[in-house]
Amino acid sequence: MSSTDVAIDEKIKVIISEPKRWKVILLNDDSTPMEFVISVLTEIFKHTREQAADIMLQVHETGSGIAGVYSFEIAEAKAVEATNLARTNSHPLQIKLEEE
Ligand code: TYC
Repeated sequence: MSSTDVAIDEKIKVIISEPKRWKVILLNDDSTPMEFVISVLTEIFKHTREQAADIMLQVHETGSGIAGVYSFEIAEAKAVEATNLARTNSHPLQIKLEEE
């Protein structure tokens, strides 16, 4: 073996696991306007208007609903963007992240 060869340790096991996925969950409240929630779902979470209206109604009727499922970094960025947009417009919209 020359000094530039790489010795491979056959005992090393490569363990590959799928990256974790995170649900971005919208929570219901009494005062965020339905139309604002629909616009968050279309503009930030890229749903069609029909999908967005369905998700908004699910949140309104059951208390929560999934806006989308992403890697942690993307989920966090979208949750922060949506929360900032809500606060800028003085809405109390609450969003949480949950591991899938
Ligand atoms: N419950 C709100 C209303 O009646 C609508 C709403 C839906 C609020 C979804 C938040 O995540 C939410 N105006």
